[in-house]
Amino acid sequence: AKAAIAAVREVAPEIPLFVSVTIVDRSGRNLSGQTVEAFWTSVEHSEPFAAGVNCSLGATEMRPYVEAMSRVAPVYVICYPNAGLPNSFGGYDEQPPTTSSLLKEFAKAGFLNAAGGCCGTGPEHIRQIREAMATIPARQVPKLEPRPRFSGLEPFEISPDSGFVVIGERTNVTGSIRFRRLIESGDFAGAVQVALEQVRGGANLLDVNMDADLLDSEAAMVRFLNLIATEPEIARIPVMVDSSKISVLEAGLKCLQGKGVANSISLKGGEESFLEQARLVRMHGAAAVVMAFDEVGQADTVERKVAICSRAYDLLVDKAGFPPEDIIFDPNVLPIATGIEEHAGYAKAFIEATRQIKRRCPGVHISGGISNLSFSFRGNDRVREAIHSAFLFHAIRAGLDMGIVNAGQLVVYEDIPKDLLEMVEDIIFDRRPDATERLVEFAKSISGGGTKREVDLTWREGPVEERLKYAVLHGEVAYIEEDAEEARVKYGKPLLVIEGPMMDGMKVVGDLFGAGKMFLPQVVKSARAMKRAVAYLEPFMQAEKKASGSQRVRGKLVLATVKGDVHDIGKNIVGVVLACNNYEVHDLGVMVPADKILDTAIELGAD
Ligand code: B12
Repeated sequence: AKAAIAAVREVAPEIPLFVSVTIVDRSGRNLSGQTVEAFWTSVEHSEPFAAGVNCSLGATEMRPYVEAMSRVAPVYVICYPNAGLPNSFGGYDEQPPTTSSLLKEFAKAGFLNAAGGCCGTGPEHIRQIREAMATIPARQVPKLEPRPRFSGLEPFEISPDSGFVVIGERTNVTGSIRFRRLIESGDFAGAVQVALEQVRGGANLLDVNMDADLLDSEAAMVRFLNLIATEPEIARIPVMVDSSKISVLEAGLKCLQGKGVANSISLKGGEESFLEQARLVRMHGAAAVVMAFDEVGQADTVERKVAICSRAYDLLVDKAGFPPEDIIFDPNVLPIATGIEEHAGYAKAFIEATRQIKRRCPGVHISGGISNLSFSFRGNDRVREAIHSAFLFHAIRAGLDMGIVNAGQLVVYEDIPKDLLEMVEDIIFDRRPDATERLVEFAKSISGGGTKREVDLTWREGPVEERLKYAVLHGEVAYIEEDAEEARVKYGKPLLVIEGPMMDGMKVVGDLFGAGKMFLPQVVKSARAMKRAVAYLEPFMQAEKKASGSQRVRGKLVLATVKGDVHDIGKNIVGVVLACNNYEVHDLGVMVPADKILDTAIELGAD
């Protein structure tokens, strides 16, 4: 669809477009796996006259998808279904009164601006559809809040509730030796595995960079992006195509089914080339990371960062038709504590520039490549992780929205030892002239292991409640079953363990995440630990039920998390507790469309 849009826009830029999607089965996705919301996000840049849902299942089954389109697309919405599902001979049996009454109901529900018929419909269908529509007022085109919206197979919207957005950085040949070796040796299957690890580790977007000297970057980018597009678990999230070459950016953007991000464009080559790059990115329906770089060079002071970003903003919005919410500024995270005096203020300058750019350029978002900051401490992961977490904590408060980070390698701000934190914050805020020497000296005294290799078992010495809390907070699974068992014996009832120490731990996770002191990859680990403990305790709850002997079914329930929501830990616990209390529970899983929940409830006669 995006290729078709680009082609039409090239030959006939002014012609009104309407784009329509076919949902192929009840999973609610098109043939290539996108949901309606993700599809709309991918084609929105074409600013079509109308968006629609057509063909496929026939009107009966199409309702939720038409509803979704009418909710997300702030343009006219059209629906032209088949005359029902085909019969065994490939013909269509649905008669005009049925098709027209189904469409009439859609129109009455406020989903439609226009209607029609696809396969199996004929002139009589169209006549009756027209008649059915005649007196119903057209749908009001909704006004949506401007927000960054990206997509892979699924949509990803950044809202005020999103928290810090994590862009996985390991699929980058310049930042990861492992990834570079895999790509250079042609082991693309191994490279796909790296992408999968990033997604499973909690990345919201995936940064892909193939800028290595000995590599045909364009070919490698295309091959890799096409490969990950066939892995649904990876293809779910949006891609950030990362290159300093516009040809590689373009080659990459052409491979994306969803709405991705081009990282990056800049004023390095002057205004004309900047606008040309911007238009190209826009033509491919992507958002752009704009580096604070101009004809003079990379911005390193607050004044230059803000001046360049302001200039770029005005150009993009006024001359390239870029919506502000598709602009992501990267005000350059540069290495600190390098021993060079001018570098000492870099972190502080980034944080202050972030604050000012947000004020000066309404609607934009701010990102940065976080690992650069601690470059001079290569080899000492503990210090690097402390620098990253402390920096993120302050930068997020100043308005940093997202960052390219190693999703698996971040420490919880609260866990940074106070002496180390003070020295790290000294270098971040350039608080004393000897800050670098002090940290370098201190760094020698602590192991360079970082989060992965560090084995500190002092937390095992506390009472079981503290240990469980620690395990949930740090996503530590090694002892969780052992501790859950100890607590179960102590409390007498498995549910008390979940609702007591485990929930206490989860509450802390939520508070730290909300405060920008913990990040999504860490929350993913916490969730895994919690699930593991619940899974361990579940059979004991079932045994309690058996022992109680009561068999009478007290009611029938349908349980699910709604579409868009993956939080299922609470739901699962509720499911187990209810089942153990003689309720018949039908758990539909996560991300379930509302109509499916209602249909199931009606079908099963739920209470
Ligand atoms: C774990 C977690 C995750 C995990 C979820 C893993 C999983 N499989 O569940 C992961 C890492 C995937 C995650 C992702 C995100 N999360 Co989250 N997450 C949490 C966290 C820390 C804990 C939730 C939890 O499991 N608690 C433990 C359970 C046992 O408690 P509970 O859910 O409250 O359930 C209890 C009761 O509510 C009740 N209950 C629950 N369901 C039901 C049903 C019935 C019928 C009944 C009777 C009772 C009942 O009983 C349960 C047991 O006591 C919360 C913060 C918090 N403290 O709640 C944030 C939180 C919910 N997440 C948040 C956000 C923003 C996100 C993301 C958007 C982040 C991002 N940038 O991508 C994504 C959203 C992904 C999506 N599409 O849904 C926000 C939501 C903000 C908001 N108001 O919308 C929160 C509040 C964090 C915060 N402070 O900002 N998250």
